[in-house]
Amino acid sequence: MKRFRLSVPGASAITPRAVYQARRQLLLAGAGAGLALAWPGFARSASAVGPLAAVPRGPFGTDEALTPRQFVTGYNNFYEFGTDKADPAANAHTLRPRPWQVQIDGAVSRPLTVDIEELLQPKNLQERIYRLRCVEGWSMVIPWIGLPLADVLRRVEPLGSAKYVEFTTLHDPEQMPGQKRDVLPWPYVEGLRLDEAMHPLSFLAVGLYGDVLPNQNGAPLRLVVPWKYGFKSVKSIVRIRFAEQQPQTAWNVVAPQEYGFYANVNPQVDHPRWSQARERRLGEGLLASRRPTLPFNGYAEQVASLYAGMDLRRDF
Ligand SMILES: Nc1nc2c(c(=O)[nH]1)N[C@H]1C(S)=C(S)[C@@H](COP(=O)(O)O)O[C@H]1N2
Ligand SMILES: [Mo]
Repeated sequence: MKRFRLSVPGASAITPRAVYQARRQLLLAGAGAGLALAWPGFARSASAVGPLAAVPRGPFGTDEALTPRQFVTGYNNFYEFGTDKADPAANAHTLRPRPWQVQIDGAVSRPLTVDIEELLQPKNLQERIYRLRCVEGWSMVIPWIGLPLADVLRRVEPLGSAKYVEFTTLHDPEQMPGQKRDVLPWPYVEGLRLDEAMHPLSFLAVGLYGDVLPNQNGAPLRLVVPWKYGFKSVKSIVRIRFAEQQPQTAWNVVAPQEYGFYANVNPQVDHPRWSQARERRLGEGLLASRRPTLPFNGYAEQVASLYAGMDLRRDF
């Protein structure tokens, strides 16, 4: 089997260039990162600016202060464009998110190819403010725009034999130059159990902050599973496949002892190299104290029952 070079930073590596640059941008705009914290209304009033600004608010949102847009679009993991947090914002302009189709197939009675223009019709869309908690120890609160994943999945009529859903990112080293290096097995693949995929919290995002998705956030279509670590939220999806077997997911293949298939946010199960008990909320400034991480990222009431009877220390 091929060996991959692991380049995952430790949880303490939270001060890199991207945070610095995003802070600097905010300061230049006349609003320090500390001001966004002290005055949550600052972040919220910035939420509706783009062509999708009129999309109505959907269910399940949090009312926490939004993470300023500069952090959401300037501090990213998207290894197809480099492994530094500042790389995707600098490099993702080579991605061409239109035209774009998503193939939905596998164990279904009606395989389907969906065009992104159809998914972008405002009547299909809603806004959901969800936290995103990266396994590396930082979190953001993001006003996503998109549609419930189940709305899309139901259209293909899954067969009884379907037990999992697999999601695959575009594989095109010309558009995604990071794919020329063996940092991960390309294309990036993620997966959910069928009941997780059909859960009303699972969301397909096409936009954020009132606008279509910036390339670095996974344009034109990415998954958002708010009770799981960020790496489950696969970006720039071209294929959704219903499967009978558990999918081979990118990080689980690379380092199975560090990244499980389930990857539910769990403050009680440490990563082998760092604690998962607390998190740093981007935008609050480096002096702000870290927040306690919540079981299932705060969505235990909605999703804990999916895992009844499972040992979440073993199935991490
Ligand atoms: N295709 C692809 N999807 C990906 C990743 C990636 O490297 N490639 N990184 C994941 C990780 S580790 C995180 S934390 C989130 C980050 O999403 P954001 O940049 O929108 O905050 O995207 C996830 N989806
Ligand atoms: Mo992550």
